[in-house]
Amino acid sequence: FSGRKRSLIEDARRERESSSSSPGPSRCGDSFVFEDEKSGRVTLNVLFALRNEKNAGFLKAGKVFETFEAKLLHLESRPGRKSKNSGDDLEFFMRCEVHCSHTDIFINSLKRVADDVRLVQEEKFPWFPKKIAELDKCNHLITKFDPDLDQEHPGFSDQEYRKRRGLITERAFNYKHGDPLPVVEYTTEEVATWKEVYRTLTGLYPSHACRQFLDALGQLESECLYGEDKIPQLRDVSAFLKERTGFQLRPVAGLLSARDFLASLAFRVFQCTQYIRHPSAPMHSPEPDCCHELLGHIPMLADKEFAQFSQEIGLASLGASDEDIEKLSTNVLKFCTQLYWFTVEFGLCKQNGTVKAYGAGLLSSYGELLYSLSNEPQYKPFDPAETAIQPYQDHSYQPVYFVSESFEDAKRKLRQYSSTIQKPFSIKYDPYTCSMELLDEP
Ligand code: HBI
Ligand code: NLE
Ligand code: FE
Repeated sequence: FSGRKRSLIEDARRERESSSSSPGPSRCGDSFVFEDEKSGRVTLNVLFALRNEKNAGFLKAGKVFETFEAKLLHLESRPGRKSKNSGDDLEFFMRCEVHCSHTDIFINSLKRVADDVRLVQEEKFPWFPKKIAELDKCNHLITKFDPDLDQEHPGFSDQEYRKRRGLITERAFNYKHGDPLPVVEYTTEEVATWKEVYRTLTGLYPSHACRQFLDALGQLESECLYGEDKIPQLRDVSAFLKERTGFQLRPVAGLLSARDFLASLAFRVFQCTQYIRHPSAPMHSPEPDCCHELLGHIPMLADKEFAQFSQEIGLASLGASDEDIEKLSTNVLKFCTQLYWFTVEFGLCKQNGTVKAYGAGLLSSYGELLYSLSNEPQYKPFDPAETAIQPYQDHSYQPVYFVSESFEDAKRKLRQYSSTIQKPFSIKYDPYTCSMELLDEP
């Protein structure tokens, strides 16, 4: 990573960790241990740090484990607090199993050889934003397809391009909920790329895009928000969407983690990149850019039914744990990600007896839009259980596309499916306060 980017990503991680999973009080109470009645053994979640003489401390901690016949189930370490004389602390998190009668003496023995020893409560589900302003913490980037790091990126050896992207993404990095959306003054070369993409795609849309898409694009053009001569600004487009479906936009610096990206959909917030693809590859880009967001996503998000469908995928993803759901043989987050992928990004639907595109990844790529409606790829009827087990392709075109009967039908199937997903709480979005209402919270 470049130093700046790395520190931004790290800062975000730390900030989120400190505010979300703040470990419980350091006490040795019954509520923090999980006992198995039959074996008399308990599972403990222990945090400790090593400050001075880390090697010796680590060996001594191991000795304590051995003495009490503790069974190590999980161990993680990370750099901890800075200390003056002995370099950084090393922090450890571990899960282990000991006999319940040994708990206190085990912890006290650890306290003799390590620093800041404490028991922590098991997180029942991962942190997720409860109010819209907390989307500021949903900023974890995936570095895949980054032109600074990925040698395959068409802009990798184009220093000018990388510098320009750095300028645009810097503002997205610093964006906080409630700030006005950044306005980017696009260069002549960038507008030329937009023009080429816009012209070729608008030539295909009448025959290839679904009705809802064509309607919204027509409105965007007649309100002079869209046209081939200028790249639309997120600020104007966000206001347009807000009036139609309540969706609003946020700038983002690149590809976000699936968890963060989907969480924002639950609040009817769509995270948009503002940089444009490299001029050498206008017809397909494996990563999102402003052509993808503006031409692929925005018109669809102006449709009420589709907006609802998108938000529901987001809601289903909130607080998803990493545990597999037996029935799906996958976990909730992965289920939502693949569902999103094969619908919102690459979905096809039937209209008046013919198949049309509604997925944003198709509507923003001339190459794949043609391909997806040719007779080459395989089609399957849309079924959430099927999309959950279908691997996807993020470098090139999809080998399989799912065809929905209608958005109504897709939404019904999705609801039916998500109602079978067990979560430790149930959730509802309150549009008046832009926050999540949790029910059945333990
Ligand atoms: N991040 N910025 C951005 N844009 C996307 O379209 C996007 C993302 N992260 C993940 C993602 N899409 C999806 O492919 C799923 O992983 C949710
Ligand atoms: N392949 C799409 C395009 O070229 O616009 C972008 C897909 C982003 C997931
Ligand atoms: Fe997308």
